[in-house]
Amino acid sequence: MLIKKQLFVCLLLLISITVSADDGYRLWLRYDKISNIALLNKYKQQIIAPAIVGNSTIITTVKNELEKGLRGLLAVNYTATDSVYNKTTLVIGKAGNLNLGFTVIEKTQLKNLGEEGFLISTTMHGVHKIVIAANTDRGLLYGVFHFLRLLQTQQDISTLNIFSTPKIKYRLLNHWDNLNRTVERGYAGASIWDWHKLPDYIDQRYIDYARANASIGINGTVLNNVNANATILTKQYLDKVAALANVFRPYGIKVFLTARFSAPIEIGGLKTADPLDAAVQEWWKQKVKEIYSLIPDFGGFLIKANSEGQPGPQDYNRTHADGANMFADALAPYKGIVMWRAFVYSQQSNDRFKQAYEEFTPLDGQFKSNVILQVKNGPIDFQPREPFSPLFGAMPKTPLAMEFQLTQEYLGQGTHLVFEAPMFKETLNADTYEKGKGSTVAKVIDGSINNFSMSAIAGVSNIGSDINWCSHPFAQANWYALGRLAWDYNLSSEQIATEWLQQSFSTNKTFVAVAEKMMLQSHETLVNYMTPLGLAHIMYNGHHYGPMPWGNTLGRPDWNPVYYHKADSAGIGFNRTITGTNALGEYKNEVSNLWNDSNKCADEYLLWFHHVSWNHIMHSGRTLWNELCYKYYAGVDAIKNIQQQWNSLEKFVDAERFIQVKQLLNIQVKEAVWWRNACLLYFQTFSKMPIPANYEQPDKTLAYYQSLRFPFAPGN
Ligand code: BDP
Repeated sequence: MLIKKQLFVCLLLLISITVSADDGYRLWLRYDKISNIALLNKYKQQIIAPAIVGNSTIITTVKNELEKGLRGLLAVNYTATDSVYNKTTLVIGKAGNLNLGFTVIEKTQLKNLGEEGFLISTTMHGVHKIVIAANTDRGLLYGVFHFLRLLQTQQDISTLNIFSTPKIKYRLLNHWDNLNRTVERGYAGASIWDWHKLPDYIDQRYIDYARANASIGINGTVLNNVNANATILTKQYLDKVAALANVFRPYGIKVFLTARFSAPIEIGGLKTADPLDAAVQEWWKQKVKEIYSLIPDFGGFLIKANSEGQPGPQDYNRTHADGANMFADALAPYKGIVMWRAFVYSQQSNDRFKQAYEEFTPLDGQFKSNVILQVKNGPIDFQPREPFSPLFGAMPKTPLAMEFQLTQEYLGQGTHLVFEAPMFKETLNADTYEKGKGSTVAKVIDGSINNFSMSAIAGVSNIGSDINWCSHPFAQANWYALGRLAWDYNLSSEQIATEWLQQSFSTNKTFVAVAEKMMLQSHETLVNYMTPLGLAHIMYNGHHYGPMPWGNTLGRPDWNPVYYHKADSAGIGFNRTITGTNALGEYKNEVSNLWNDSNKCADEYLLWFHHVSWNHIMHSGRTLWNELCYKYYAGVDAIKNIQQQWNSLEKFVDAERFIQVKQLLNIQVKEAVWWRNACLLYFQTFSKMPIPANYEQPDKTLAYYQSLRFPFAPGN
């Protein structure tokens, strides 16, 4: 009897362990049964005999997702029918298919939903049901995912009046994935694209990837690295791409590719890739035709040209516009687009900050209408904090796309917890003053300021074949945030963090409050222990892992960290005012006025724009040197505090992910100390000032930090 009892207890234990283990694979689509019994019962009364009217591959996706979601969340096996019965309380369908006697006002509302918007309403005229309506199947897909999000985050669904349309048209991931499955700047394992086994082998991951993206409104993906390999454009590989496109189509996701500018030479046997050469133009036309014959809804090309050694039109004395327009002409008959990247710094200039602006603003107005210029958020390169790129606000005749980096190349890579939404929003909310006050970067991007219908936001993917997709459990939140903000950049970081936590971990209020605080503090914390006060690009050369502010051995000045901080005995920082490189002159006066006086410039941007003395008095009253110390120490303290906050959450989190995050935070604390000590010891060689005695002093020497090597750091 006793043995039996023990066995039973063991079994119970085993069950509870299996239930709670979570490897993170399900992302924010866990659909676990709602634990609040009262709410669960209420939902069950509110959702009866759901009906999905319509028939298409996307409708099948919608149906499967709804059934999967309700099966998990409510533990009820529904089969959605395609007719509405009296007892039906949830009706899903395209406005035209729903014979619900909509009023004139409601019909107009429905029309305004456009191609991808949806409404979820319990108050439609004469219909006492929950109605999810849209003009297209894609709209329904987004509507159903939103509805499931409401349930997962345990919202009251008794009265709903949601009207939602995306602010941005192309909401994309950019994979920097190579054909050999390495991922440039990837920290989450090998590329998820198993090119070798494609097209015949369809990994379940491809489907799960598409679902996850659709759930947050992402509608396109660039499969391969911007440092492109022409092989992707061969028939052999296009067949593989087509197989992926077939998987993604039912989820409303289009496939895009990067195009290597010199492909006509490399795989086409031509002698030149000159964009004005008739044979080259014809080659691309035929190539594009071939692509569309295999992938009728192919999205278009993303192109990195004349940047970091990539071939481009300048190799033939042509402009970026000449290059982009050649692709635009080839794609136009099929409604494909060109995303031409503005990340260039090959031209000689006295300041890398200024180069994209110098190269592209003279071309404003010269691009064909299906070209969008893809600009990184800041002028340099995805640094922990950058002022917005001066191209935003300076190209009124060219639609501009935003490129954010989800993968944390400069943000602690695979091991640091950094929630990027606050950083993205900092850029999106910045005012360019392009057309007067309120011309935020977001409004430049969404096309509203200059009346463009084409708009795009891209996130450089942080996805790999790690079981939890992104390596760090919290890195999933950055993928999530990209999708949500591209749909609606007015969502707050708080809201995004909350809903992500509720879906990915737990709806427990204590848990969410603490974890959300951790997330919201995390970006500023990293800035403080890595690059406070406007420092930038002081990472190790090449792999960019760890601090190397002393780096000065590479061939070009702007490849070396010392170029970016310019520390000397007089002070530190890059003078970009009129007495320096005058990069500030690339902004509208209202913007440069905010930053061009070192006594008024916000601390965050001080060293971006000014070379100031070590004794410069900061807004806090401290000297620059002491403020630098203060920030570095505050960063380390804050990450230690975040570590403690996480440790207090053990009882709310499955053991697997709790321990993962705990170990990663231990690494992060260690590395924060490393960053702080290495940077302060190095800058001290110029300031010749002590680290204030009240701080714990570095326990290693500068020489020690300088001796560290990481030959196999990932992502390089
Ligand atoms: C830099 C990366 C490099 C990319 C480049 C780009 O270090 O690997 O190829 O950006 O965006 O941040 O093209």
